Amino acid sequence: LPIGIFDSGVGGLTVVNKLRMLLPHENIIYVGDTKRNPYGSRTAAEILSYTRDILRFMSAQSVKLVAIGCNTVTATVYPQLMQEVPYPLIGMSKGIKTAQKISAGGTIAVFATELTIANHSHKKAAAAWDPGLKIIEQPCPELAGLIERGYLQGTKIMAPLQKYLAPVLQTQADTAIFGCTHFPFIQPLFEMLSQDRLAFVDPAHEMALEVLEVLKKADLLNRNSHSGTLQLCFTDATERGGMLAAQLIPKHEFSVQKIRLT
Ligand code: DGN
Repeated sequence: LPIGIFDSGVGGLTVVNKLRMLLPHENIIYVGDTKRNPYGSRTAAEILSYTRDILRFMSAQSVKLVAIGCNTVTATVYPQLMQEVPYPLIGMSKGIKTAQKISAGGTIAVFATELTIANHSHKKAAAAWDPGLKIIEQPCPELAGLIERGYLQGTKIMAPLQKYLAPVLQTQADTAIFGCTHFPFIQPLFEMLSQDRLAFVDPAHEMALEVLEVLKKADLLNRNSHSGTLQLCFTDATERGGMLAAQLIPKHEFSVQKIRLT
């Protein structure tokens, strides 16, 4: 049985990439709701309804577990959804544990969508893990949309990124978390424009470890020796989805198709 993973668009592909490194034998079905992207500026009620559509599709694929490759969905509607599905539903990890290990000074910046920042989800997770950590929250309203449309370099993306980095570089932060799954697509830009003053954490790694743990405990790991399949499903702009996927994953390792959710 496959693992399901989804996002409002292409962002969750960065999570798929990390999952495949740790769980190469698992079959993965990915859903990117590219037709209704971005979720970052939607209401919680809209996000809940869209996510239910996606989970219904996942159920029809007989998934054994679903990982939410989207911080915005996790921050807004995750607790509610957990009770609605018969399989384990894993929320996007926050990356706090990794960031804490890396940070020398204990000040950690979080770059995320407006909705995720408004929910203070990383701040709450940090306070629960280690109250000594200081979290600097930086909303980045334009970035996910630009990445979604394929702007992975050039001034169109560098200008807003510079604007979001500037206030963070004025602080004591020495470590930064990608609080939006789209952002690892432009990690080289983040690194270049922060002049190596920040170490970046991609929480997808923590997430992959969590998925491994849950599958192991439930004895649901795929014991095949050959590599797992990867099926990418988009609700729109399938060609662009495939192109962005190929930035992370070799083309011959996945198939792409268009689906309807409603
Ligand atoms: N990739 C999503 C996240 O991690 O929050 C955000 C995408 C969006 O819809 N803005």
